[in-house]
Amino acid sequence: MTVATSGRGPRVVVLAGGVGGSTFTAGVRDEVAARAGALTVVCNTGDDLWLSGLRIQPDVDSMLYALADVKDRIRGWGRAGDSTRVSAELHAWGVGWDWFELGDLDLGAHIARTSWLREGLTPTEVLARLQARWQLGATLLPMTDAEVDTHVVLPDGTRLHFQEWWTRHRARLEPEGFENAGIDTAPPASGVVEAIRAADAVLIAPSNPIVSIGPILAVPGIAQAVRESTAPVVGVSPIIGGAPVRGMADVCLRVAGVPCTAAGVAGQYGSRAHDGVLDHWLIGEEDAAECDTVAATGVVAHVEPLWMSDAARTRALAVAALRAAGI
Ligand code: FO1
Repeated sequence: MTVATSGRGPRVVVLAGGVGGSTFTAGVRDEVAARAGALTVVCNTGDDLWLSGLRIQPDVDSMLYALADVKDRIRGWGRAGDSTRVSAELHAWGVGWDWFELGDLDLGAHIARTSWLREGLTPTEVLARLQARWQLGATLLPMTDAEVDTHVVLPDGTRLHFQEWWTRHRARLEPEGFENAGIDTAPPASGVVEAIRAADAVLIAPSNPIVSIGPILAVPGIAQAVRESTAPVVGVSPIIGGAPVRGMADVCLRVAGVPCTAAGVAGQYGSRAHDGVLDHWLIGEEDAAECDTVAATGVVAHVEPLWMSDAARTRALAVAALRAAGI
């Protein structure tokens, strides 16, 4: 896979989750490629799970499929035009979760991944093989090779895998908290810290702050690398007009005691001046009134159209994020 690694263009790193993060990152990829730069994407792996004997990495796969332009654009996950013949058979055998749909093409990726893992490859090496199939124009890295799956802790102490809580219960079970067992000793995947240190801009995608960006920043060494990076750090609010664009970030923010507002999430990430990670924060036109609140946290607010309703607007958002980073 040849990634534009010219020294001429900007070296950009994006920290991203799955559905919203991959849409944004595709726009960044187009813009960075147009400038002969190099893009590295650090993907959340907290959503990952073992199911039907297969290792499934939803946010990694959403990113892979988005950049390869083969993702189901309606759902934001899985493969475009997929079928569910194998999944129907698995359900008939009583294998897996009948509420968790695995498409036939998608299963191909999970079988390939699991076969390589069983051969002894690391998740980073597996992802390198998966992305080598397409000319992504970016290098995808997992945040860590350790398994740190997100679990949801319910008030009665029950622990559910995040994917069951979300896909089966649609986040209707009010959680007490989220946990990624073992994350405090999970090493960053090879290349992650190096890419952040070498970056001309670090972008935090409009992903779920608690269960997508949160785990990435919780991997020891990653938040510190961002804080110490010489590159400007620019985040894009996943909250517009007090609501998440999609998904369940409102529930997650409520559990974390963070206001479900653009300024609230900026406060959650914190400014670099106050031991956080942000220099700049892109907020929607609907939230222009929050500029001062964001500025009070030491972060520079930029009002931009955040709705990625088509490729042109997604590209414009990527340009705005890079502009905020001064490139
Ligand atoms: N999301 C759903 O709402 N229902 C599903 O059945 C489902 C299956 C699925 C299979 C593979 C995959 O990579 C993602 C899948 N997702 C499904 C989406 C997934 O829960 C989300 O993309 C993230 O994990 C949450 O942001």
